[in-house]
Amino acid sequence: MSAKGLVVLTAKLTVMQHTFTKPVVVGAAILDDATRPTQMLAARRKAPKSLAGYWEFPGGKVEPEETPTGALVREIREELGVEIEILEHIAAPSDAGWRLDNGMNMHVYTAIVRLGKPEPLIEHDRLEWAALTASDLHELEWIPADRLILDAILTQLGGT
Ligand code: 9L3
Ligand code: MG
Repeated sequence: MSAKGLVVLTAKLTVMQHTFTKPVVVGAAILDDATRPTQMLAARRKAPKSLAGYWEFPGGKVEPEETPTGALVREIREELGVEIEILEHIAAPSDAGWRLDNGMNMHVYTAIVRLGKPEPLIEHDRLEWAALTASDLHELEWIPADRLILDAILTQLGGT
């Protein structure tokens, strides 16, 4: 195959990969403090209808050519209007991340707000700083897949 043919084939395969593979989702566990966190920001979705009313880690899909953390910084800027600093990756059951109900996989990172005050701008109708305890966090009605991650966050942060 000619060099040009190889370039065309590679481009086609890249397009096919983006068409057929499920996007990776990234979510932020935004903490009130980097060293001694006591609260985490939960966001209540208003869209789509199937997820409306459920609480989640705000975030979204990683676009082609984006890094997961770059995508998360962008998503939080778009959804909450703040600049975050990513702190650490929450260890997931597999390298692929946490399995979501829609078959996508999610990676969650802790983060802190560097600039601005979070507001529910696009796909949320409420934000709430919840105490970083199992009882307070579990009180909210989380998207089931997200709820499974709460205990992993508490354990990793050394919380209760
Ligand atoms: N999702 C689940 N939990 C989360 C996030 C950020 C996303 N913490 C699911 C909801 C959607 C899909 O992943 O089905 C893509 O998320 P978005 O782009 O609609 O936020
Ligand atoms: Mg989103």
